[in-house]
Amino acid sequence: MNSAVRAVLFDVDGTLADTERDGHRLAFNAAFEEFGLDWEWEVELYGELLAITGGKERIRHFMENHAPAELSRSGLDDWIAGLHKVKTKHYVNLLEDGGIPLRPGVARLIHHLRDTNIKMAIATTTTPENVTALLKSTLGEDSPGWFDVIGAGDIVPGKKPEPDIYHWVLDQLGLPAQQCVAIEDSENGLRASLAAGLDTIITISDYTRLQDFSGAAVVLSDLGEPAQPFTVLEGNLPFTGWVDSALLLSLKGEYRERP
Ligand code: XBP
Ligand code: MG
Repeated sequence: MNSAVRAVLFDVDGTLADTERDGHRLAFNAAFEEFGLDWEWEVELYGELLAITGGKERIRHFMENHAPAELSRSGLDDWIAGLHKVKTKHYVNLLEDGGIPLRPGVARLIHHLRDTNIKMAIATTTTPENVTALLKSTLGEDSPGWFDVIGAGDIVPGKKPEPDIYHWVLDQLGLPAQQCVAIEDSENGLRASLAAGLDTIITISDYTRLQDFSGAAVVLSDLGEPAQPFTVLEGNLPFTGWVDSALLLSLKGEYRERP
């Protein structure tokens, strides 16, 4: 019985898979084209825009800074929502075509947690359809049901770095933050999880590697596999190589042999 860790809360974009540069970014650009807009989010610009979490919020922020004339459209909120809906359609299509694999160690850890007493949840700012599509395309049709709670998108008023989504997921799980661990890839995500009181593992991603991860329990290259171990970038661990239940328990000061 793993008493000290009852659930792992996974972020999605950048954590489960590298979805941003070759997924969301391309879907935004395809939606802009479909709407007859001459906007194109290049790789570097998109990295800057990621400071704003949430696709609709990101589009509005871009308009404020790069296309202010468009802000005077009547029904602006609905127009942005419509554009974002088309973006979601393109993104889901891309995933359904098998466009984006899971990051190293993710599938292994998910299967491992299913074999233990540790629950799994999702806490993300992305749209719910995107989460389901990513899980199904990488882990199979049934996989969304493996998660006790999926918290996504506009279900809470404040997106990361606000802690709302983590509070909501913890509430749905009925567990205190002290008995859970979050896995994130970004500073915005870390601010959210820490503000909700969660010990947090960071697995850096391309867009986030230079961000400030102070407060994280540990910063890793990825979740690791026995045959492809992670690199520890910040922090100390009594285990090398891969994240598993023994490593999670060690974050709570409990030491067990590796299963
Ligand atoms: C990811 C986000 C999302 C995605 C785009 O945050 O900020 O906005 O970039 O998805 P997290 P939507 O890593 O916390 O999941 O367009 O559906 O918002
Ligand atoms: Mg993320």
